[in-house]
Amino acid sequence: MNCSKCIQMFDYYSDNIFTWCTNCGNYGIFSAVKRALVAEEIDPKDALLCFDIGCNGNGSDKISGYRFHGLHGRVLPFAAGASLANRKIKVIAFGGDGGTLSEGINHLVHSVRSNYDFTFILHNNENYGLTTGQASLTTRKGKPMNAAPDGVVVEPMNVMEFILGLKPSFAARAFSGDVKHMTEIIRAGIKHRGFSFIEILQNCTTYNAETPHEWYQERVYDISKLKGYNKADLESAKEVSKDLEENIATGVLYEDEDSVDFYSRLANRKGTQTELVDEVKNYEIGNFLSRFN
Ligand SMILES: Cc1ncc(C[n+]2csc(CCOP(=O)(O)OP(=O)(O)O)c2C)c(N)n1
Repeated sequence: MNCSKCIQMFDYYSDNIFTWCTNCGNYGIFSAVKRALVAEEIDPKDALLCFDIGCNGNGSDKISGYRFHGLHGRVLPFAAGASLANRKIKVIAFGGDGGTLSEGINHLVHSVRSNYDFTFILHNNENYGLTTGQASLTTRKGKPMNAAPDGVVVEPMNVMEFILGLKPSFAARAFSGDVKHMTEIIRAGIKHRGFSFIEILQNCTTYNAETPHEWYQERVYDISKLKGYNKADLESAKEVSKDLEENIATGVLYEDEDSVDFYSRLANRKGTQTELVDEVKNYEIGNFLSRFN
């Protein structure tokens, strides 16, 4: 587009070199995130991208704009706080299945239940990638992993079933090999008012040879093509999300279009025009903070 004021892919460009493995699903996810931000015309100064620790988090310095790279499993409370403090910015958080479903699973539960207004992208590559392939809650049973050489003895978790059980306001699933579809889903998540949960089934070329890109490609389908599917019906979403082996549903599986986010429910913020980040400027907190020096 020839428009000097339009947001373009280059606005999010960083010349840092990617460190992901060749053909890692993270490349597709990253591309879709940038495309979604550009398509929604979000200026980098109006977005905050929050990264957890892991291969997924190593995207944090490969993109321009405001970014935060947090502690393992703890990206959600940070993103929630940021979105409450400044409602004018779009907050997107990223985490892996390891950090999110083990160390930080409490934060995931509360983010869904509280319906904080931001988007969370779960990179589900079925293992702890950066620390070289330990089992996570989504690793398939029987698969030998680092620290579990005789095979994982626990049944894997179906993330979407878990999330839907928490009554989310938005739950979507995507596949890292389909950039166009991921872009659409992320755009829908960004536009949603409340916590938009997006699970991305991500191929991991190094530690997950069992389910490569082609494995997913042959099995995923787009739920919007399923005749009569009603994404406002939570029970239908539960039904279609069960199958993770043969016909894997992707797309926005559930959305409550009347969702009211956490902040909007707070009686003491009703009618307030200012943001908390502005209000805090009226207080001198230097003396208070000096007690911790
Ligand atoms: C509190 C804490 N515990 C453990 C680690 C070590 N650690 C760094 S990356 C990582 C694996 C991350 O796996 P996952 O969250 O699935 O993300 P992926 O690397 O697969 O994208 C671990 C365990 C850490 N940095 N901090």
